[in-house]
Amino acid sequence: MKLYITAGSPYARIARIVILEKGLESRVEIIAAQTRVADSPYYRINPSGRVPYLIRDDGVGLEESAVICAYLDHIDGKPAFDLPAGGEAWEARRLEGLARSMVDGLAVWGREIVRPEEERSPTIIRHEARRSERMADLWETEIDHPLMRGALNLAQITLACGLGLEARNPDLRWRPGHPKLCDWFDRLAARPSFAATAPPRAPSTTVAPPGSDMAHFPELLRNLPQFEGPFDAFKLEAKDCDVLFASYPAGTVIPPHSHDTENVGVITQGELILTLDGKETRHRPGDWYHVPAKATHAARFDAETSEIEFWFHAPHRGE
Ligand SMILES: N[C@@H](CCC(=O)N[C@@H](CS)C(=O)NCC(=O)O)C(=O)O
Repeated sequence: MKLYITAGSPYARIARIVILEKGLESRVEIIAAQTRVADSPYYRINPSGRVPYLIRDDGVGLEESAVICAYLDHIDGKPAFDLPAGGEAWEARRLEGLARSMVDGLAVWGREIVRPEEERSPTIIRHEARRSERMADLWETEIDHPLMRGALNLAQITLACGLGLEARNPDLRWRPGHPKLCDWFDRLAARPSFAATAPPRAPSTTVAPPGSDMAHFPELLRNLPQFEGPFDAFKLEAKDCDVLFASYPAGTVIPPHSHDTENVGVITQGELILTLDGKETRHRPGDWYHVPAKATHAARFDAETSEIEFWFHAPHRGE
């Protein structure tokens, strides 16, 4: 099976957590999709362009995180995330609905802040920020519900994936005034399936401020279109290859993933710590790295790092 994701998507993260919790890693290949860009090759795979998207072994594709999770949970005939029996089922549904409602609002907010500054709607941002405050207040009370404290379930996973968006949105500050929620979240976030799928920390701003890490790229490159993705980059599109002039703040962690493109890159400042085939390598300014298509790899940046990345699409590689 193949699961298409983006590293920052809370919905894709819900499915990725279920895969890890169910021990299905060897059966599901995780592939990073390029969403929200014109003419992404991903649209030929999933016309809706959304993630998560699961392609089953029989080639049939499934959308919607809840549907994907239910399918994955039942694959071994031992579902762990089905609704509890009796009256508790309604409580489980109610809590999962509340958690999903919070994630939906946070996703709208997150989408707004990655738009070019002049296209962002202050009204939507304000509305979603207020919604998130009300939802955090509500969850500070609901978090003591036995279903939120008992065996892992989809309400817990969904809520934690929503709260985890604090890494992507510096203005999402649900922690102050919510000590029980903080404690609950921090404990769950330490669980291996959550730690392995933590979203990469968003750059503090999508526009390179003067003197920032991006500023060392020549002006001609800084005038290129901004990459619409989970990190700061300017994008040059060539035939069958995208060239990204990218910058990652210190502390960025990119969890294990793979993509259809074959990538090479050169570090221009800082250091890339790359894990490929279970081996960690360090790349400093002037060093090139190579990530084959479909190879599972992870990266982290302890120091602010910039690089020039070349993403070669399949036609160039003669496939
Ligand atoms: N209800 C869907 C939501 C999926 C969704 O909105 N995914 C976003 C990422 S967080 C996406 O793929 N957006 C790309 C786009 O809208 O083009 C689910 O639960 O799977």
